Amino acid sequence: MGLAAAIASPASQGSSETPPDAFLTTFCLEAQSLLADWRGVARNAPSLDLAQRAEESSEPKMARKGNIGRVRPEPLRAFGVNAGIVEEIRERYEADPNSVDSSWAVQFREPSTADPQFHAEVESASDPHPELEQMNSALANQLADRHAGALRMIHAYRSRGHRIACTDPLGGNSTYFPELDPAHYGFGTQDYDQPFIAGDLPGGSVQTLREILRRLRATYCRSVGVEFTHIQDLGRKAWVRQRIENCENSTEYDTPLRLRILEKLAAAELFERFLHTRFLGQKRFSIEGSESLIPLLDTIVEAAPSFGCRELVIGMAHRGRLNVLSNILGKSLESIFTEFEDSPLVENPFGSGDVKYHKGFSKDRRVSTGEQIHLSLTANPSHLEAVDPVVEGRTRAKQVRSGDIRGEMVIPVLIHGDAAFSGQGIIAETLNLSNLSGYSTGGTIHIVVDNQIGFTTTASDARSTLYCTDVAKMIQIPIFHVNGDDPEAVVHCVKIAMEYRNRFGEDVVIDLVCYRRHGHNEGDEPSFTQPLLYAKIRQQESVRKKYTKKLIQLNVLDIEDARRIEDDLNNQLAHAVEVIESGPYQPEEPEELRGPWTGYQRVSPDEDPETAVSMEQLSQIAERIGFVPTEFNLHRKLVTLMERRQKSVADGEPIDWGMAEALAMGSLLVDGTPVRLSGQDSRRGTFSHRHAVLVDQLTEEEYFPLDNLSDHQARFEAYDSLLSEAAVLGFEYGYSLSDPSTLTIWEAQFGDFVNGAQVIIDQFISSAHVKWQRMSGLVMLLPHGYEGQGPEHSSARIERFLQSCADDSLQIVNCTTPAQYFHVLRRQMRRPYRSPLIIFTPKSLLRKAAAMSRPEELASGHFQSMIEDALCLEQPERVKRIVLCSGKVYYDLLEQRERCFDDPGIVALVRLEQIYPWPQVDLAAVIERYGNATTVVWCQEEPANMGAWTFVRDRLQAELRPNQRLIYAGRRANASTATGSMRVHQTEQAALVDHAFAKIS
Ligand SMILES: Cc1ncc(C[n+]2csc(CCOP(=O)(O)OP(=O)(O)O)c2C)c(N)n1
Ligand SMILES: [Mg+2]
Repeated sequence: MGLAAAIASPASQGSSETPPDAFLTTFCLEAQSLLADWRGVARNAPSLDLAQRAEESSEPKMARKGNIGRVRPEPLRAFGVNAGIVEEIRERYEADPNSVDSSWAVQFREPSTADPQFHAEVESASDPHPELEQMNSALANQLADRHAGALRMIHAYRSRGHRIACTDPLGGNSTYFPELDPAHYGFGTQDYDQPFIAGDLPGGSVQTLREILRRLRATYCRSVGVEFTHIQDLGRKAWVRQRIENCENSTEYDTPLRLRILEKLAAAELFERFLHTRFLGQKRFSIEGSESLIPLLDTIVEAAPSFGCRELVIGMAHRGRLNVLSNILGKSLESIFTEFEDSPLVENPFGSGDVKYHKGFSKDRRVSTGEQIHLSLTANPSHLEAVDPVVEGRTRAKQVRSGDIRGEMVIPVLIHGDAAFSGQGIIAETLNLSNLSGYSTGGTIHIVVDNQIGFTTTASDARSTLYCTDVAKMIQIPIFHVNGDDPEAVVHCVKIAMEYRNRFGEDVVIDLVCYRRHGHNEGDEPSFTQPLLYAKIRQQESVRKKYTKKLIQLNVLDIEDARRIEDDLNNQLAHAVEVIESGPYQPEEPEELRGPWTGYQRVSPDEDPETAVSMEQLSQIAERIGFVPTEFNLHRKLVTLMERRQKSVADGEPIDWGMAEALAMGSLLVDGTPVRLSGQDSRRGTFSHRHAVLVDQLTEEEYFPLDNLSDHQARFEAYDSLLSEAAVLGFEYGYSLSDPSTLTIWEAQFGDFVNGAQVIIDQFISSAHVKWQRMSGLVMLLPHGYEGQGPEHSSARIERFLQSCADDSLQIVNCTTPAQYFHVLRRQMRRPYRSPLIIFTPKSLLRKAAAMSRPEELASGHFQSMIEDALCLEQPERVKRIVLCSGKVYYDLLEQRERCFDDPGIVALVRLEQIYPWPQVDLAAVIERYGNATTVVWCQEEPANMGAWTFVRDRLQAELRPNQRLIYAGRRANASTATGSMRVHQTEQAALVDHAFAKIS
């Protein structure tokens, strides 16, 4: 029989012959007799603990229950296998009483958990307990069953209580959830005054069902819904349980605290109201509807010093950002209003700037205890949540710089939107960083401003999960859903969150359930798409007004006090406008570089620093790089490599890529520059060329040669990252923002994968210096080169990086020798200037004999933006063609020239090692030198629509003489980066090299 038929008539649950009423009567009689039996057991039970507690109980509960009048069809299990179906019918009834057959409706018209009367009943009279004296074994099982039911119910409240918690200020919460209904466990109202084993629930190991339910509902079903039972670790789970159950999930507030909460709410609301009237029609992404965010953040700021915190690094999107800047970071109203006026005074001389709700800001603030805390809001783009890993990286760098091993002194705070938190993949990636040794920040406080909408899209279209925060469960952390219209509950949650982070060093999430008073921005009409929701929101009194009323009722303040608070705030706002109107207002943030950036310069220096390292020093460093402790069981295949590395410099052996990198890092480390390298499989190196870590073959102990160079060296860190591009690159970028003195390197597995991090590149790395005046010395290593490995292992998309080049935004480098790589890494750190360095690194050149460098090349010279052809320098007038190229293809051209020309000196092979900043002076010198050359070829491996061609074409053309012609030698334009066929690859490669030398007259 189908469920629909079953629902149509309760009779169908029993015999098909039994009419509904008869069925129910039979059921009720059975239920009664079952309960009576149990009571008999109770009376005869031996003297148990719980029986003693029930000593006062004078009469069996069933008899007393007679007063209530009707017999509830309890316990449900009397329906045997049909109990679940009956429960479903009941659920339907709860949702709509008319949806079930009237005979069912009669039965269900009993008080239920969805019925306010039912709650009142639970909370009212307390009955004495019956005495338990003896029991026989059959009945003991029944008794055990009931107690087990109570314990199951307790567990259900702990794990599912949030399903009926009143977290939604718009009243959208469910009031019924089957597992939270005592009936689900076979309990009826007649059981409420019976004693039950309550396990570890506060209030005693035995409590009446009524008390158990009261406590559970108070803890789990008021303004805060807590999700924590998904946490596998018993200690963490027990901590949360005890923390919330012992106080029934609420905090007692004294008058000063309550007034502070009210003042923060008022400041939040009045700030928006003022902006609304003063700067009518301007976008501000108002906080209204989620004003509790301000007391929430204020609590974090106030509490942080008591946990030893000296700095908060905050990341947030548009919503409420101006409000947070003003009311939390203390950015002056004058500054904010000046930006609204768009006065030319606030234009920065160093770039094109950004809209006001994306800018960063930082300031010291003194909290009420007198302690000082530094607050910094990280600048971010419109791309939601992209700033999250950046904040984590910044925090980590600050923690490392200040020796904050436990992550107590600097705390990251991330404020998210509900739609973005559930929709953006970078959230999962960022959460995934949280417990990794190279990326942990000791826990992030996540706050989701859950206004139940994203632009015009409501939750049902925005996610497949129950809560917008569900993704966070994957890292086993507690999640607090809290009603934004109950600011005391909000503050309570954030206090617990801070304690949890402090105790366990892990993330925690607060889901601030609220609403958005206006449209997405102030010009948007939300009723186009959510007319009913917005009709309701229009009726909604602000949280400030509601809280004011509550405090007046509690005699914490009177109407006059409330008005005074409002007047004071309005006066401050009006005064700020007067100030900016009365004369030019200077922006608050100084332009000079501060903190770790003190002493750096914003403009690229003309001269390169000294990057050569003496042979003696190189030799000493090489000695340590190749050293392996005697007791260490090295992999046999690495023995020769390490020996070679150790002796390479001293013996004048060729230096390969891996060794040049180790020497660059090693020389920086011994000079006091820390090095941090992270990327997928970067410690060994995807191509087995690095071996930054050695693993003992018997113990798996790790040994980092670069961290064992000398007693006084700087820190060397190398991490294999999680398999993410966006979050890890964002993290390393963030790290570089806060620590310009560390060589911070992110390496892609293959350069092709870098586009998974495109937002970080476009929105931060290449443009932050002009949008937000933020410099970065991040190095990106992107394996690149056409080796016939197919479309996804060939190109790191040089063209995309070149497209973003302007205003010295990036340095684009494609080295052809280990020595060049050595010098450019050192150059990056040895000048008082920072700009992201993108290095297209080779694969086949890593071990190519022709591409190795002599140790002297590291001990002399410097990085060359362009490498001249030594072969042609003596007789430049003989050169008929200049072939310009970049990267690995140089060696193909070199071989071909030697094969094909009796007189190779007629073709100059010139390598462009740095494509940006464009080495115009060097190029002009080359063109000048080879004045007899009639053709200039640009040769590249990439298709014509990719690689550097379109970038270099105009720049080369501009340098040519009238008698010179520019020729392209490379693959034809292609929608895909490379062919999948090795044979086709080889044919194409041979053709483009041939083309470079074709028709030389
Ligand atoms: C990655 C990205 N995609 C799209 C947008 C456009 N956009 C701006 S705000 C917004 C809605 C965000 O909703 P939510 O995260 O809930 O924040 P709220 O605005 O409700 O505070 C969208 C889609 C964006 N800024 N970033
Ligand atoms: Mg939203």
